[in-house]
Amino acid sequence: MDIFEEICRAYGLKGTLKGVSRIKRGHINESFRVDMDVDGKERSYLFQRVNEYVFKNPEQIIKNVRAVTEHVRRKLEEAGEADVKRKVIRLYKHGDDYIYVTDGGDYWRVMSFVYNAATYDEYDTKLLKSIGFGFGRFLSMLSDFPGGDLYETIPDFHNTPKRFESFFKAFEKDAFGRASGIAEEAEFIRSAETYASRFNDLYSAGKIPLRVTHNDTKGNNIMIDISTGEPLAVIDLDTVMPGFAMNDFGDAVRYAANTAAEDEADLSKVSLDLDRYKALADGFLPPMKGRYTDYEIKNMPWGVVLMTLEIAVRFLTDYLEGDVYFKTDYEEHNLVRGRCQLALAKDAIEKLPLMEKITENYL
Ligand code: GN1
Ligand code: MG
Repeated sequence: MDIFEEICRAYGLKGTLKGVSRIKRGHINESFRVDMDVDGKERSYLFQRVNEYVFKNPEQIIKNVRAVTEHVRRKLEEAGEADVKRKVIRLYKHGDDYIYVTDGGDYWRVMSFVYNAATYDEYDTKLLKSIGFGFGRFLSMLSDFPGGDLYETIPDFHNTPKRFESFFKAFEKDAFGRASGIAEEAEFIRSAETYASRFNDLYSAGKIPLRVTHNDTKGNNIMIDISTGEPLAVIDLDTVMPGFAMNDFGDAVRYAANTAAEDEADLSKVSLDLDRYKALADGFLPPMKGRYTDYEIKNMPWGVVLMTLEIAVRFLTDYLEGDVYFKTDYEEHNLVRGRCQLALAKDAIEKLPLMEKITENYL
């Protein structure tokens, strides 16, 4: 029996399996749209194979995702929002379990499918504002979620100084003989170390709080209504855990305000577009007002710098370690990604004062 039939049966999904298509999105898990025929009507689900190299404890991510989605659903209902089903995803159960383990030891889960929706990797102003609003609304709903109830699904996920340390360790070790090719990049990373510890330092000094954050606010981690362009469910909730609000804003900007793709090889195309920054901020920051401190809002531009440096360092570390973490499409993909993100980080550092000026409007 094929794996999809097997899962449909395990979860007791009604109807007959009509089609499966792979959704090519994300660098970590494998996602599939599964269409069922239920008495002549189509019904769809999202099946996902969880990457166990990245998520060592699938039970913990399920507990986190359940707690967070239940909280968000309650908030949406309390606010009298229409269409709650499409604004928060749901995990399906079989017996008492949410995870299905195959004989071969693979971990699968089944989630609700968001109809008439898509994710995007290219953005105009309206879409940027919409994406910003979707994430900002999500954070505003999490502002009273008790962080202590969540597992740290990937320890030190956005501990930027630690990411730098890991890079230098991998650089020293040079297990794949790739270090000499990125000596210049390593030198720049060394010089940028002073930026990396900003949030840890502010936190230690009691100036910023730890919040519950999404931690992976790429523009394609939110479903958008195909007809209206409105933001629907925030997806990819496996890294929702305690973190700094500025990192969520920063990561969203890093991805969606880049004039090029995340893995652009032609660095002359890479830059941080301030109009796009503003469009994202227009959506993202208003719903946070009153729930997050002015000091957090003021520090949003720093989130762009830290998140861009951090992902650059993560891609390059993976390159040095033989491409074991991120899915890659070709041999030097992580190197190209890393260089692109470093170029973007340099531009973000130069534009810090300009981003700060724009951000003042949201205080
Ligand atoms: C991964 O799964 P995806 O593609 O949404 C990664 C993020 C990175 C991102 C870079 C669990 O996210 O941290 O920012 O790639 N997720 C994990 O594109 O490591
Ligand atoms: Mg993700």
